[in-house]
Amino acid sequence: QSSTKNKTQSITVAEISQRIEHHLKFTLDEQINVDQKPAYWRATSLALNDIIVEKLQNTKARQQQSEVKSVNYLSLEYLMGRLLSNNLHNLGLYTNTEKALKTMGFELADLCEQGADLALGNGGLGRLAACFLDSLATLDYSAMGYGVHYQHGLFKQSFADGQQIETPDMWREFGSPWEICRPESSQTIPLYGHIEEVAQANGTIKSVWHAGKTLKGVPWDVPIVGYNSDTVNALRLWECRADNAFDWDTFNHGDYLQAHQQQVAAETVSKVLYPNDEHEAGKELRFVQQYFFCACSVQDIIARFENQYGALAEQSHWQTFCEKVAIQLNDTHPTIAILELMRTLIDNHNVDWDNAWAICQKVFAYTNHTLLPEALEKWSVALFQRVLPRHLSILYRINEAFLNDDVNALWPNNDDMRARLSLIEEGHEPKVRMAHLCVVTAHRVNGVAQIHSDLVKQDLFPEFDQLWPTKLTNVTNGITPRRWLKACNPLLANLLDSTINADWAKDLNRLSELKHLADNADFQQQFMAIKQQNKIALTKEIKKLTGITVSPDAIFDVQIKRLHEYKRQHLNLLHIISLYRQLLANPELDMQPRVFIFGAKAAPGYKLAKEIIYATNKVAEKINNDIRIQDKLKVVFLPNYRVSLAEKIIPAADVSEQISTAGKEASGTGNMKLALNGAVTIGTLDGANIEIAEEVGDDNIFIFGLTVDEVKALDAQDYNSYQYYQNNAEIRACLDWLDTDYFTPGNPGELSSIKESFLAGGDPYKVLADFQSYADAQLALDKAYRNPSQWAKMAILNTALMGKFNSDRSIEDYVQNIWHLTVSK
Ligand code: 26V
Repeated sequence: QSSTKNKTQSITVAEISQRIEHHLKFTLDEQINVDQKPAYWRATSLALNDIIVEKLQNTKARQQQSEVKSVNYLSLEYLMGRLLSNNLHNLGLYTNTEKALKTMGFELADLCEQGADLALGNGGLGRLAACFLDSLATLDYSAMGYGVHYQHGLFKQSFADGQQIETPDMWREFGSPWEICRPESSQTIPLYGHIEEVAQANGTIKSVWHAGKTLKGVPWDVPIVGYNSDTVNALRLWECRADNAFDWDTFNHGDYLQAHQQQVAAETVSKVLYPNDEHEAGKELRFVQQYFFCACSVQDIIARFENQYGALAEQSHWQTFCEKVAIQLNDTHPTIAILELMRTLIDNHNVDWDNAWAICQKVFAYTNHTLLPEALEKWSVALFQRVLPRHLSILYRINEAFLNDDVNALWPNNDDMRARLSLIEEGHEPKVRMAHLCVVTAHRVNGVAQIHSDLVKQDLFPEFDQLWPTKLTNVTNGITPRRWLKACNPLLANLLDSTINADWAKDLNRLSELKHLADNADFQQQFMAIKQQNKIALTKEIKKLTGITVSPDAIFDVQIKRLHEYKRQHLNLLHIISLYRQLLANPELDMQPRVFIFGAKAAPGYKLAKEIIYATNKVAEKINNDIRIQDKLKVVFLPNYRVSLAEKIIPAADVSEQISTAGKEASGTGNMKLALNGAVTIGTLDGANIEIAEEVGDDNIFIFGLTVDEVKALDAQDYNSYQYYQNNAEIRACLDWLDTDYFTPGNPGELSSIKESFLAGGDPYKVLADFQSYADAQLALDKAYRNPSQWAKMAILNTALMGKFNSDRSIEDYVQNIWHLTVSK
């Protein structure tokens, strides 16, 4: 089969116009010349989707024919962002489409703004999944992303008097041009009910599960377009509906309204994305959501396999299954897929226990994304028993074999070890430890940055590492340079195109050629002129979104990520308050003007996180309107931070704030995006910051604060935050200021909870311990910025040395070490 990538790239401007006009006229029933951006956005997207669907079909045929192994990426979250501009770039159709639209009187960049973000995720974990899908298609691997078709993605954020307000995300209000519904691949999912032990003719006993209820899963496919490649894969999102067959009875018995109630109840399962990155212990709906998703995906994986290779009941096909199917669990959220595959193989396909277990061990791998104890999932045994009785009995048997064989072999008759490693946490309310099930089953378990993977081994699962010394491994995260440079920063992309004689967006290591230009005055000037233009563009956006006027000559200092104590937005805030104090004391203070830019959503139930947003907004209000400091300081909290807003902020950033407590941020990926776009990092030795520092060298990053070992040592000797409050006059003055009504006129005490979290609250994330070191690093940074050629050199080297953090490299690591795929093109 000949390559299709060049074929797509040769689609002419005239042909694109024609395709757009076709959809305007026949799909949307619009006048050709209608002055309506939404209509043109939709028509352009539909026209592009036609081209994409053809490639999708070709890809499927090619992958089937070559019988390559396929990876199934199971994730409850995907933060896809907008699709139009990215798909155009990946197909090489951006320029021609831009020209076509121009003849129709529209700016393509303008139209792209019309699309809603697909915000089916919370943060890093969901965006990582989206980057991985991009890389898999770009590298011509066969991959299926599985996810949930949430009716509402992550909530929309606005501020009312500085306080976060949440409203529902309506990404599909009028339908999405990118989805294809596939009713023929619907699934029926059993749950609740009881188990009957049925004696078999051969004397054995078979467990038969009589479900109390069934749900229907309807798949929607979003095509995933590779960059300059032959491949279009799919992201398959499951929507939950009531199972009509099941409800037929209720309808027949005349209870028409009751039957509709069941529809509504079923639809809640995929209604909304859970907005916490914390474990929702005991929330039955969340548990059902996870199971529904896992069952649909596993059934679909099996159906696709059988469709290609024949019935799994044939023993000869079990081996083939392991050779053709890999399943990656994105955190523990899809863990039930393990039990569902076991159940299906044993109960429905007559596979015996040992073979079913061997298959699961070969097929599954698990990625850990956090060490924070509150995010580690545990589900009560009672809930498990009620919703999934058959799955629980399988889990018990896995546990028995694990404890009696594996654990007992290494630690004979050791009850303490059995209790520590058991899949069940005993106690007042016994719980299933989801991560333990993942580790026991998976053939590989990976962390997402080297330090994180080391800590997974040393602190989280040391006994598992002893049991299986090759199981725990590392795959450092990455980001796709297509969305995070080529598409979002066209000015810099053009400069790179004309400087580097290669497709750097595919081979990001080629950016290292810029090293030789880092000292070149002419190149520095070009590079910084682009940064300046991007800053001017962001200045306008800031004005539009907040009404605040900022100067592009100031340092643009950016912290964009979910709001969490461990990420320490409040350390940033404390330093801002300190700078403000210094400026009031000495208005002539010699410093480069600085704009601190925040973007962050707080989980709706996370009280202190919301108070930090409120405090930042209140401090911003005061500072931004204080003429005494002569615009040397501005603070901007941009509302509704999301992928499409990140795409505007990142190209304009001078400074990247990556200031989590060492040992708490598994990797971070915003750190990579910002550095790639020429921002210099101020950060702790945490997550991927460590590897970024290794790549750019100590001269091109501002590292401060406690190391992981120092944090541990402080904890061991009982960290006392009061000591810093008492001994550091600056800290004391800033914290005491929060108790007054200076920032909240007439309402003293409104910001005191933040001070209290540092003192009475014990400062769990060591903000006070790191404050001075952070302030010192900020001072050094300010000095460096005021030497323009030194700063330009640092910025260029950051862009030049980010090759390692291409998500293509991450995917190749997974392929080599975990999935063992071969390309199909
Ligand atoms: C946890 C939970 C718990 C149950 C309810 C829903 C929910 C949703 C998200 C999470 C996520 C916790 C893990 C996470 O997002 N980790 C982040 O993963 C990034 C990609 O590997 C990594 O860069 C970040 O450092 C890490 O915090």
